[in-house]
Amino acid sequence: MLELYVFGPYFGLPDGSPFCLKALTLMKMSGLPFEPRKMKFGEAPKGKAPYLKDDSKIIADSHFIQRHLEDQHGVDFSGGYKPADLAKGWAVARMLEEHFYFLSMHIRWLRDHNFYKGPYQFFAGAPAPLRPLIGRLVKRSVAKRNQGQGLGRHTDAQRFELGKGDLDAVEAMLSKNRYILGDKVCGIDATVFGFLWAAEAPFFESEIGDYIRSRPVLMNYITNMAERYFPETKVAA
Ligand SMILES: N[C@@H](CCC(=O)N[C@@H](CS)C(=O)NCC(=O)O)C(=O)O
Repeated sequence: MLELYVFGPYFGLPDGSPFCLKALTLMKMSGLPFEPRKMKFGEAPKGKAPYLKDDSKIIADSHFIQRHLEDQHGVDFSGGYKPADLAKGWAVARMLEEHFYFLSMHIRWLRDHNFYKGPYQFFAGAPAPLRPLIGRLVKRSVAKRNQGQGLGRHTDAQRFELGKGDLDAVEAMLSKNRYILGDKVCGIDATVFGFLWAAEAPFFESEIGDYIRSRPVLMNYITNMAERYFPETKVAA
């Protein structure tokens, strides 16, 4: 029995987290039966979502979930692409997961107008007098992480330039293809789709979301992937 632990639907998306959207997409691509479940911080081996339970085994991290599906369940996420193409895909996935992600974090967690209507609501279950303190502490910790990674040290204009660079690279790869590496879908599409969709979500005000919505190639890709894997959720534009 496969159970995927994620955060759940937030912000008009099937999941608020790009990594959980990626993992949900991988599960759907695999064709294996699975149940989505609400993550519990206490049982997440790395303190993060997504994680997968395969009977008694727990696998943390979207990459290792993919590896587990390949190694233990015989799923082929290669799309039949050659190693040189898959290498490009790996680089794009790392760009989105280890660079673009911090930009999205900044937009959601460090801009007050987005934070208070968005992630702050995760703490709605905490006692009311404590909530503002929790909000400030969490923002401080996210700011520290973004400073450490480096994107937190730039101006908004510089951050936008860097994020736009990532999006333009993805758009260039998609401009002649239906999917990121060609006409066949593969595991890398789960990352590209998850990160683009999460960044596009109009629930948050951002120049990155506005930019994605102004690029038909990116929007067509999000819409096609959403129709294929999440037909129950309409892409908000
Ligand atoms: N490398 C991990 C990243 C997962 C990740 O960063 N998840 C975030 C949500 S987007 C999380 O659970 N954050 C909770 C925390 O850092 O406390 C993966 O690919 O699964």
